[in-house]
Amino acid sequence: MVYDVIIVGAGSMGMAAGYYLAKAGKKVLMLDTYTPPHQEGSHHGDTRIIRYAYGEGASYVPFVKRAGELWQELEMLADEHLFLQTGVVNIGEPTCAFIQNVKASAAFYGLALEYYSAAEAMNKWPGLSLPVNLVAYFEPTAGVLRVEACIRAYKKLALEAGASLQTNEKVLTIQAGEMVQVQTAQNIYKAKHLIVTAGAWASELLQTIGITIPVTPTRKTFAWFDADEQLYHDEVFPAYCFEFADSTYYGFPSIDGTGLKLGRHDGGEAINPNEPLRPFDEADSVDLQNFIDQFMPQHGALKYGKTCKYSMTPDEDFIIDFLPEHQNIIIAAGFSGHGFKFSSAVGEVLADLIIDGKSKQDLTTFQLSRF
Ligand code: PYC
Repeated sequence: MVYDVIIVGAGSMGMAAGYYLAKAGKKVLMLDTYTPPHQEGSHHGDTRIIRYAYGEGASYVPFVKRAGELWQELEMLADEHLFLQTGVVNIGEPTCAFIQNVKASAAFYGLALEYYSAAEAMNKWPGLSLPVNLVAYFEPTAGVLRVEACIRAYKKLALEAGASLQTNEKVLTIQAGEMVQVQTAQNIYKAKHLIVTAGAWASELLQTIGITIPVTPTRKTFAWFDADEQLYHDEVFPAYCFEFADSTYYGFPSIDGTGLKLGRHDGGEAINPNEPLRPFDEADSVDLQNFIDQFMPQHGALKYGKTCKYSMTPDEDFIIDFLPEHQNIIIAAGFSGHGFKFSSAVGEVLADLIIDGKSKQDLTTFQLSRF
């Protein structure tokens, strides 16, 4: 069988693209090395932040607003709560670029954003402890996406719309041409178009057709801590981003009694995605413990930690583009640890690029030619 589109990598981006393409009547095959949602890539760990006043740059705001609309639509279609409106508080020095971008995004796009000095923030959220040099910008309409449930919802809808999904089937090579050929250990598949949404494996896959993209698979860590529910429950404590000159942390209130979740966003070691990730260890726990002791000192004991794979670009902006050499191959990669919230809109964009050759979103920031 010849497909209209093969999607390599059926995680958050690929599964959403599979749904929008199948809904539009395309014959779609999604391939994944594992059975999504799974723990091997970048989409496990229960929760992801969605925020609109965007510290990484105001140019992301229209894209994340569209993503928010599509998450709402997905909730209705799936008849499931995928979003929890906890609000998100952005904390840093007032002059840092992240905080400046949060303010600029809100001002330009008219987003609700509340300012709190360190003292005011500690008064509003008694579980926080902040030195006076930090400020807090709270976005009340932002919140948390239930990551695995989002992927399950897109998977169900994609299959109902007629997409095929082959799991536990690793793609070994791709062959470009008018008809793209994809080889796995078990099969060879053919399609008119190919989408590569292979996360940490995108670089090695594109190498098989001689294309190099600057995406570095990177090990990251996160953990859950026991929490006093009166201080840290999701009804009284927000999701949070802390931006410092030399480090960035993010996390979540205690949702469903799971405890405070905390992760380190910057740094991490470059990895080979085919080797097992070094498990969460003592050094990882010391780092997160130091942060939480200082800023949420009334937390309880570390419950457990996990690791995941980020796919980093040098500028931490995404790559969403046709391959210049092969106009029937699209790459969506390098989401650099802040991509999940966009995955609904990325799926829609990828479908539009296949069907219309263009997108309503401004994809200039994500072009491959910038490298
Ligand atoms: O985009 O908010 C975010 C985020 C938090 C951790 C990683 N990314």
